[in-house]
Amino acid sequence: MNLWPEETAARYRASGYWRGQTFGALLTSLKEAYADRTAVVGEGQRWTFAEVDERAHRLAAGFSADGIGQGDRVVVQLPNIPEFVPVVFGLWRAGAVPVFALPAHRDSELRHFAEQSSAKAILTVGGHAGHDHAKMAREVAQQQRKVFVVGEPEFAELAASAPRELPEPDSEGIAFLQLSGGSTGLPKLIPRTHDDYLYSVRESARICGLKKESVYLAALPVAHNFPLSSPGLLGALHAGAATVMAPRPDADTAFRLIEAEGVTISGVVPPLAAAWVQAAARTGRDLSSLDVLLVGGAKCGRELAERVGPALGCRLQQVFGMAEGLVCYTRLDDPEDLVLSTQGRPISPDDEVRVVNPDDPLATSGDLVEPGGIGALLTRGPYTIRGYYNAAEHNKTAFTEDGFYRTGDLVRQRESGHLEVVGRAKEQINRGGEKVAAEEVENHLMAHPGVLDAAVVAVPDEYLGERTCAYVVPADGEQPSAAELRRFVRGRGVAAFKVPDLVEVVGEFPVTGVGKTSKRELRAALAALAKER
Ligand code: OOB
Repeated sequence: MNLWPEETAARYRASGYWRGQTFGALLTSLKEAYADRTAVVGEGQRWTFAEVDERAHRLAAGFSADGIGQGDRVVVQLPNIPEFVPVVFGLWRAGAVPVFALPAHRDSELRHFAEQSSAKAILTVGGHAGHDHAKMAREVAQQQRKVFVVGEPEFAELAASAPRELPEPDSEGIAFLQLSGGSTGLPKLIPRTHDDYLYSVRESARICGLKKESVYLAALPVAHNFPLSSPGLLGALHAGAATVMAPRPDADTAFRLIEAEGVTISGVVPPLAAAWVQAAARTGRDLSSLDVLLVGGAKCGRELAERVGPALGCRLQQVFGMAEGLVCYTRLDDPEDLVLSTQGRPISPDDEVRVVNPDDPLATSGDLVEPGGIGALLTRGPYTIRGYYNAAEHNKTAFTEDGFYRTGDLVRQRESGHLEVVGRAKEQINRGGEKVAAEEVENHLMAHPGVLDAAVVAVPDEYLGERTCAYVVPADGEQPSAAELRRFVRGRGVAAFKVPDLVEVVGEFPVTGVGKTSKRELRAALAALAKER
């Protein structure tokens, strides 16, 4: 496992970043401090910190009686429901390692997460948004893994187990696995430790001004790093604040909850911010409690940034983060120009940032561009991973020899340390915050017998920022239609956001002069072409 070198770890401990606390222990201390305060609201439920703590203790005992213990991976696929909280803390207390799938993921992704992590179990809901998650989990699990379904009688039994003492996991060990947006093939698993993640949670809560009177609205799917910890559900819990679980992120649902629960802070991706801004003009809801709206996950352009505050009557906070670690925020007391035109500066004084030669995908931490120039962002620090889980080969290029993560983002750094995200060097499409790895979709397309070759690129989109366009060269004598190829990809069992928005079936790749030396060059040429259209 690629964790931090010992002398670096010692420095992070000495600086007070890593405090030796596990998530289970955190919940115990929160229960002591905030027992009767509301911790989580949703689906007609309203649980206090004491109730969440007790449920997590019972579930931990149940999981452990069911053979889920120290180090066992469990794929968790839950929508925004209150049970998310006791389930995840219950797994942590049992010493287990949640693998956070998103509700949008389908069988091919779920199977990959389960296999890649050698998961012992999959934990999900019966159904959500018209999809039968329990059936899918059982198909993926076969006889090899257990399936827990929130809401089924067996789960209720588990949740009624008598609490008991369980051994504390190591705070420097892996607490959970997050998913990377990915650029090559299927998503990689990201190992986060209790110590590293809790540091980012504590600091996020502070930087975003959370206090026990705050109310956080989880509008985005809460297993994602942004609503989970930037500052998100965990930041809110850490501050003793309540989290309201929104079943959907649309403006009607969000505004209803903001009014009803007195929501003070939330986080959204730019297209959603735009939709909220637009809807605010004609809402009858009282949004006056809303104080801060975080916008991130994809670039929030200046024009949108300028509209958020006036339209919603709140302060804008930009956030640029990644499941691999580094999170940047504009600060609540930053001058307006920085808030509107940058994506913030890192959480930690020990987040090391290098802006390096953008033309060399393997540029090292020494290949710096001149100050203020555009370059590729490398980073390492007290909560940025040193390697993906079980991915030795990929790690050789995803990280520099001295342990910097190659983010694949193109940035410019201001003198204040604030970063402006100006583009991307990685083979990924950022579809309004949802990340699509070009190669993953190409592989699905190429599984079609009528497809000889495929290249997936981003095309600009007014609403989402980017959409996916698949260029497809048919096999001899075949002429698959765009509609059929989209249906085919969907039928392979992938998240709907990965199904190509546009499919262009072409006789050959419409690129002259590039040749087909590498997929990377081909994609770059096609992307340029797509932009011009
Ligand atoms: C967040 O995490 P991921 O892992 O889904 O995606 C990370 C990538 C970044 O490398 C960057 O390419 C893009 O998403 N990104 C942004 C951005 N925030 C993320 N690009 C431009 N401007 C921004 N503000 O997306 C994530 C994790 C924690 C907090 C917020 C977002």
